[in-house]
Amino acid sequence: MHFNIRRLNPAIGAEITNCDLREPLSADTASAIYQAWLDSNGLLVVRDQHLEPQHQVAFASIFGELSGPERKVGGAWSEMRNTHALPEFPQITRMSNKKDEQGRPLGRVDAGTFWHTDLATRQIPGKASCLYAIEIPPYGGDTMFASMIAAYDALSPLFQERLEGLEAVHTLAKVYGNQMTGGMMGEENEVKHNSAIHPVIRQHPDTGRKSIFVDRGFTTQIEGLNKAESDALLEFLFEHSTQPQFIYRHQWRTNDLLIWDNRCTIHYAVSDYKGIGWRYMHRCTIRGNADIPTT
Ligand SMILES: O=C(O)CCC(=O)C(=O)O
Repeated sequence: MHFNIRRLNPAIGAEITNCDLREPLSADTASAIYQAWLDSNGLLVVRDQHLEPQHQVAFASIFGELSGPERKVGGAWSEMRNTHALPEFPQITRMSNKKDEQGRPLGRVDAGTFWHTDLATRQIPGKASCLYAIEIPPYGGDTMFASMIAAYDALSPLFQERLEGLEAVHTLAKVYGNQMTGGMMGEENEVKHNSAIHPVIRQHPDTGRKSIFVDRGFTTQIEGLNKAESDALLEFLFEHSTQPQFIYRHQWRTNDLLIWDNRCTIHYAVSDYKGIGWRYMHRCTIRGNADIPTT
């Protein structure tokens, strides 16, 4: 399959047009798409797709094994019922402000309205997320993406060196407190126990590029520093990495399919469309692998 590709922004993002992901993808096309994703610093926008859930699952599977709905029980992750999953496709979660006939939310309202990377509070953070826009408000409801590779590259070599070897704590409770969030987090204590430690600088397993791996949503503490030191360093990194030159802001069109790399990007769903329109999306996530040590 032939497709057109163009960069959207110097820091992050590329757009693919002229392709139909309902068609089976050859190994060559799949590998060209994967390479385009790496070259874009981890964000592809595929326009004008008319996908059924099985097509989205097939496309996302190019990037790795899909996660199911999971929760932590006694230190291990196990499957759980996700009330926002599609009944026939439990790998796909609905993200929406719409309600069903009984008035129950179809999806998580206002999900991700803070800078974060998906599944960072798990022992092995997510690799990628794939979001398909079925209905969007007439305006508003954009999603912002920041390249943590570009943010890392902009640091001085001395500062980059200082960050090497540091680890940080990522905790779901930072944004959600002890509240149940519904759907994926459907059990009490789910949020409280959802926490992990990861390197502050990660090295991309495919490209070798380094990136910053902290975000304002989930990261609470740099290991080994006292609170004042940790807060100051984290505040610097949060502000540094969300400067405009590292950001692409996506204005959704119906039938856009996005796939982003959670290892080297962060994102923020802008919640500014209450009372303006409905937003209905299908999301699936791709499992990560354990990090290799940085070199
Ligand atoms: O709805 C969006 O634009 C993004 C939601 C989000 O943060 C996520 O899928 O992780």
